[in-house]
Amino acid sequence: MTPTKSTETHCPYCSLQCGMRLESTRKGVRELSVAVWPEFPTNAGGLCRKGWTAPALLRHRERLTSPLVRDRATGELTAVSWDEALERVAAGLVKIQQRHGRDSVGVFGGGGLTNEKAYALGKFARVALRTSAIDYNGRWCMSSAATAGQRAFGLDRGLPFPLADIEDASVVVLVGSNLAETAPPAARHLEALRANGGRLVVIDPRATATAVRADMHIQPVPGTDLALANGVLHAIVSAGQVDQDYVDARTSGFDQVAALVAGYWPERVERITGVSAREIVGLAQLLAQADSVIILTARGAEQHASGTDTVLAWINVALALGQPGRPHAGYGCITGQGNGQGGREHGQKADQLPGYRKIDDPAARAHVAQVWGIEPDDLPGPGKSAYEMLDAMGTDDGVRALLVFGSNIVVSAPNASHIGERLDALDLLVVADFVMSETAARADVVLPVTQWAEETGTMTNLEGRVILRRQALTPPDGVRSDLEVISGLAQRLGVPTGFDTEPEVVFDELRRASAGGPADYSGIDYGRITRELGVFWPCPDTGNEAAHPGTPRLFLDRFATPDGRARFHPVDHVGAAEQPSPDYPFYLTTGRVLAQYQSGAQTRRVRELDAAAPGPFVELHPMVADLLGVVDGEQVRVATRRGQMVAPAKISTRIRRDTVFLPFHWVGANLLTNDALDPSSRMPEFKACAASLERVGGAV
Ligand SMILES: Nc1nc2c(c(=O)[nH]1)N[C@H]1C(S)=C(S)[C@@H](COP(=O)(O)OP(=O)(O)OC[C@H]3O[C@@H](n4cnc5c(=O)[nH]c(N)nc54)[C@H](O)[C@@H]3O)O[C@H]1N2
Ligand SMILES: Nc1nc2c(c(=O)[nH]1)N[C@H]1C(S)=C(S)[C@@H](COP(=O)(O)OP(=O)(O)OC[C@H]3O[C@@H](n4cnc5c(=O)[nH]c(N)nc54)[C@H](O)[C@@H]3O)O[C@H]1N2
Ligand code: SF4
Ligand SMILES: [Mo]
Repeated sequence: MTPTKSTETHCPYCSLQCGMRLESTRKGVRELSVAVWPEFPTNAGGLCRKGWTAPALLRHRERLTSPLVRDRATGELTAVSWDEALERVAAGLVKIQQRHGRDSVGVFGGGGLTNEKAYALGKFARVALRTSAIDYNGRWCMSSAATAGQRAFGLDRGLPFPLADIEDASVVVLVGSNLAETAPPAARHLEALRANGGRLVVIDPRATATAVRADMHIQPVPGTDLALANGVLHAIVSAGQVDQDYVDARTSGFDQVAALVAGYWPERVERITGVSAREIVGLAQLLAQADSVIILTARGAEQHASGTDTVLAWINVALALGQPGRPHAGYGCITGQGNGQGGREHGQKADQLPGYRKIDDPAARAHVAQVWGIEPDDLPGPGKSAYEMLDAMGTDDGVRALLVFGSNIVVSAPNASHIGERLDALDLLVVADFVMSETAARADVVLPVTQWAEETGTMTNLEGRVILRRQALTPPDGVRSDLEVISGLAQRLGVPTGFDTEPEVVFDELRRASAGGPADYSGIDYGRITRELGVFWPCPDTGNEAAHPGTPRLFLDRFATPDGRARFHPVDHVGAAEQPSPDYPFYLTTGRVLAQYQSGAQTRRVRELDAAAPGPFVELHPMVADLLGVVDGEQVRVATRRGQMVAPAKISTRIRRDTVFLPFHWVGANLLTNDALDPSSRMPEFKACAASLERVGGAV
């Protein structure tokens, strides 16, 4: 049948934000199908399985289409009108704030929200609730890389260059990234890199689908990437291979780092990392002899209690080799969530105002207060980070009510049984979602919202490219957009204006609020995004005919620090906060599989994806399996000091003998993980803790 309508839009999931066409036939929604949009540059028509099947959730039988309120008598969630649900929420929030103060109400956002939603949510917290308690799941994602990027370069944009630049580097190093499964269409750049004669290095305790494509796979003990980077830099310095001209011209602080890495001789680093001295020196030589090197980190390196320092250690290597700010070279972080980049710029973070401004900067407060029509003194100060806010729920020092938009914390927060207890201690939990996530199922009020293809809004992809998701179909009866929910609540809290429900109007306000800030969007509009297939920030409004072209590549002339120089940071190895012991002899690490997304709230409900990845597993080495006496598929209990779970063994020579791996897309993995936090980014240590294993037996 001939399509009647084709809409160019973007996938609802990861930070690649693959362009796709949604085509609907005369038969309407049921016929909605995905087609390629080859012109969109980031994915050039490529999509993974999750993208192809994304429409399945739009008219899913488990779709929420009515607000639900927990009946006090029966304890059941019961359908009510929107008015009743919003009244109940607003009345509850007012009562709690009257009794316990403004900061007793918290807001928890997500890196999957559009820029418009993230902006509106931050404004709602500060202007309508006047609470400092707002943070979001990005803390658990790329916050360590963001903190490191700001310290070293004065600015955090995940990739400071378009993704395709990696094709023309001489060597690309992926530190803790399983790109082939977590951004599959991006893997074509790795193929092109190698076809162009470039080399790929993957650093991962597991020989993942990404690592098996590498020219060099380095398999360190979890949580030792910092020591590895220092060891590599030691070898570069010892061999006299530092790019001294670049270091002198464009950086500061090298001498302290050189002094520190003098203590990281290869044999010592071998003992810490489990990587042989020969491989460490080999990697250093490969990097030092290359014309251009790109070092990219992802969650494997970052989700540690020393994640920020680990990223700084790899940035030190890149700087010593003279790479950042040169074409097809430098350091980047591969952001994860759909709007992982934009979601961290527009004010849903505890210490931040729109445009990537700091909430404790008087000039930033004055600018944003003026856009919002309030006094700077009426803006709250910085609040607690995501995990700290959740950890304090229901205590004297914490929030009593929590509004959740775009996160399924029951599954995705570390030390999840503790977080479950804290959720129970709340007086009011409100969740906006389109399915009954594990978190929504515990809420007092559930607000059913529209999905990606039913609304319009901008996202900023992993490259810093601002793109536009366009509405392709009418939402089902009974649902409202997040912007409508926020606006409806603001009105009931006595703030009748300033919360528009039209995405483009909200974007125009965001542009003004971001103007002059580090992430300046003021020169970007929906029309430009459409014509130019995305615009890279910063893109200030020039105020005249000659529009700013946007900034695909950062730092070419200077870094964003006050003196324009990048900073070296001396950082020492500390290792995972919890080390294996006789009772818990293995390292447990966690991560992702291709067919599931995050907490699984969306993808577990898509039949094809559920069939491809139907449940959790424990990946372990055959020698460990022999020790436990388990065969492939047999049930194994994994326990840590915080909890335990049982899952079938997946026996594989691809993992280190001292390490086991669990995917976190189902309830379980996070009952085990450690909530030790990075001191500066407040990132939890999802990627390393101490675990024991035991055979339970029984076939799957
Ligand atoms: N299919 C799929 N794709 C996704 C997502 C998803 O849920 N599913 N989520 C998106 C999001 S939000 C994110 S943040 C990204 C994450 O993307 P990635 O960071 O690529 O994904 P992870 O699987 O969390 O971790 C990557 C690798 O780190 C390794 N690792 C574990 N511990 C260590 C360590 O100590 N050092 C090193 N060097 N490596 C270690 C793991 O073995 C794993 O292979 O993916 C995005 N894309
Ligand atoms: N053990 C372990 N835990 C981890 C990680 C790990 O590697 N290991 N990774 C961490 C990382 S990197 C991340 S990013 C987090 C992610 O974990 P979560 O924060 O739980 O992210 P999602 O599963 O994407 O949850 C999004 C929820 O919001 C809903 N939703 C989606 N879009 C919207 C929207 O526009 N509006 C509203 N109102 N709702 C929406 C979805 O249906 C879903 O229920 O998990 C972290 N947890
Ligand atoms: S790679 Fe990411 S954005 Fe692209 S189709 Fe897959 S999930 Fe969607
Ligand atoms: Mo993430």
